[in-house]
Amino acid sequence: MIIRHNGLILAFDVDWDTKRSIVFLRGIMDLIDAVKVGWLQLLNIGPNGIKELTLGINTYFLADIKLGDIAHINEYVIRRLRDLGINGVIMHAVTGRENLNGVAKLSRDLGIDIFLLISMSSGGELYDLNLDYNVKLGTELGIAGFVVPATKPSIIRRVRSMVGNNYQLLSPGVGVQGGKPGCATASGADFEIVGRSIINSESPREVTLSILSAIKDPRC
Ligand code: 3DU
Repeated sequence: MIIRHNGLILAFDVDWDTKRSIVFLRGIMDLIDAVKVGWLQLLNIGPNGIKELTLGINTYFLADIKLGDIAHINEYVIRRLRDLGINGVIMHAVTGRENLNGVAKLSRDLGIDIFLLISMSSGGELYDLNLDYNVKLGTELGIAGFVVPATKPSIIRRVRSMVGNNYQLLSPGVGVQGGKPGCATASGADFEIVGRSIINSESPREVTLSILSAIKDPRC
């Protein structure tokens, strides 16, 4: 579970080296609850670089690799990510129960949170056609929460009404993709995920503070 102080997760999609990444993160760490890393880091600084990041910055690290393979590969990846200091992993729901069952149990044993992707901020029509099925699947698997798009507030509301308060809802698509800061929170998300609006800004701290004030007084 991600501890909520601010309601904001940084989508840290950068190809910077670890030194530059750590300096940047230290500048805004008090304003964000978790750092989402993914393919950019894996392909640029590699697993050892990710380990350096998780050792260098004291926060929750979420790996967004949208994992979606057969069971034993999923389980291997989860174990390796745990060794790198990762706290939570985003997985595709679409691979179905058989491929998710074992990994959900393993993750609980390892203390890793699984967040299931059940709708995309752009496109994702196959997901949206099967929303109820995938939400129910996630609740039966005993995962930590779901990834729901800030660009589709009605989906956030629907998922929240289905799962109550026992699951964390993480919402990407805020800012550059069109989601208005605060709207996902107003619709039932626990965390808004923001990347480029912060990373590409001339003044990341000021932008982050203005997003936080929208989350504190959430509306669409
Ligand atoms: O658009 P931004 O730069 O704020 O980044 C959004 C992040 O959220 C990015 O890391 C992307 O991989 C992730 N994400 C989506 O944007 C949409 C989804 O449906 C799922 C994840």
